[in-house]
Amino acid sequence: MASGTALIYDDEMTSYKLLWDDPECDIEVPERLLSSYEQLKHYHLVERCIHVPVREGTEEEIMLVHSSEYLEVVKSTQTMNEEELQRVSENYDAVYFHPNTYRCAKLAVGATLQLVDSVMSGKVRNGMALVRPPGHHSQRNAANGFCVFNNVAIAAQYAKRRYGLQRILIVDWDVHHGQGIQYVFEEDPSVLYYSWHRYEHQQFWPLLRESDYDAVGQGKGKGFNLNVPWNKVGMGNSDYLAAFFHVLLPVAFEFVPELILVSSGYDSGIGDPEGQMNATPECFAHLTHFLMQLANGRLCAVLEGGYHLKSLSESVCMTVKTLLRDPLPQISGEMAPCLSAIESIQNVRGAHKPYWKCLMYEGNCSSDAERNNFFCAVLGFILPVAYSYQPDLVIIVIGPNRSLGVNGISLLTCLLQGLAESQILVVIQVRSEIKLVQSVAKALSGVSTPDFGAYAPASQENVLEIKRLRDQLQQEWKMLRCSAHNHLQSKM
Ligand code: Q9C
Ligand code: ZN
Repeated sequence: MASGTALIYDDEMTSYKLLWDDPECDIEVPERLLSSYEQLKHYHLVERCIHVPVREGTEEEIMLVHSSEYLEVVKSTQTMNEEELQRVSENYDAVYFHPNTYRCAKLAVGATLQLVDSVMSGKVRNGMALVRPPGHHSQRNAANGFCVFNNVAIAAQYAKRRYGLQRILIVDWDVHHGQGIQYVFEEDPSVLYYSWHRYEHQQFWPLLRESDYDAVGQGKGKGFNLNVPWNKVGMGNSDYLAAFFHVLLPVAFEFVPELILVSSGYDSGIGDPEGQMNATPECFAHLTHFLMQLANGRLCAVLEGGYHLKSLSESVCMTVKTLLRDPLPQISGEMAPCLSAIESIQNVRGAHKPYWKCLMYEGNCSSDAERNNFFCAVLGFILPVAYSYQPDLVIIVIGPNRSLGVNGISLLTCLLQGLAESQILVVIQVRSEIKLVQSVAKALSGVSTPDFGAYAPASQENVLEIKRLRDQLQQEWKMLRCSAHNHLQSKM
């Protein structure tokens, strides 16, 4: 299995900026990239990564998502004067052009594709591309929200074509809805798009009805678009983790992606003027860590937003540190998602019940065959309790007569390494199969991530048992909460 983390950065992408007064756009500055890279150097993370050079994305690659007409418009801005640039910019929502924008936008696409190639060829296990301009708002015929070409959407189309991938997961943890990505893959079941975003009942930019939880995808793509709309500001570590435990991770483990692309915006972090959220940089280490357990660890993080320079650069460092498999920092704050977050989570789960077995069996639908209850128990119960408790040490005891297989034990070992600053002790009874010992040792050393193969959903009986446990214990272990009804009940 590949090891190593790619870092892709080129200071040429700092060569454009806003040339006139525009309060809507003045937060998107070259220093975003410079300060992130400086901080990576400061923590000696740059030298631990494998440097991969950037290149320009080709016209053909850009046209995997964008129209040739739009490409020509962007190209034409290269030679424009300030007045002309301003006029083109006004045709779009929250966008500015500079004579170097086109060149940087091509580099941002190319950097993203270089990262995909590095990971897919096995040169590295994972990596991050620090790019400007960001991409997730841009559309077939339009720039939008500081975005010119849709780096991550292009990368997904490219990976499907070039590597024949059948399942790609895009996780968009930027605080804005990546509507551009949603539009590209709405009808495409081979790309699962997950986004959480500040929404405030459609009162927050981009003010779209289709950013709500009931936009589940269309046609064949129904069920493959997951929106978690945040209706209040101030969401923090526990809200984000709850959304991972109760929405993204169960669906992602059922989906079994072959590659993960992260639309890695840090405006969802504390201090950001756009997001107004509270997640600390450590939270991004944990989010990264969970995603690393999927797709054989093949993860490409691509910078999107993030406008508080200190928060942005610390969060970038946390992401890269985690990709390099350093121990995870403790997550701070009380581990209790707020009521508004729980409501949003409950709504997405409800909207997606028809499409995902992991969500289905809590209703009253029948199931039959012998099934695997592992993910349901781990994500719906064990991790929420463990994260609520915040241990200083994790001890895993593997005795005889266990119902978990080697892969299950190994994955659980990997997942629990997010706790107790990765201080974890595994006790295995003597004369266990050598395969088990090897697999757990590999999990602990991070040599490989367990491969689960096909997903086997839990039986309804077991799902209901776990739901019952959750209801019973969620007063003490608040990360178990995923339905507002129970939350209120448990308060009475
Ligand atoms: N008054 C990214 O984070 N803000 N784009 C509009 C309306 C636009 C954000 C404010 C924010 C664009 C990549
Ligand atoms: Zn954003």
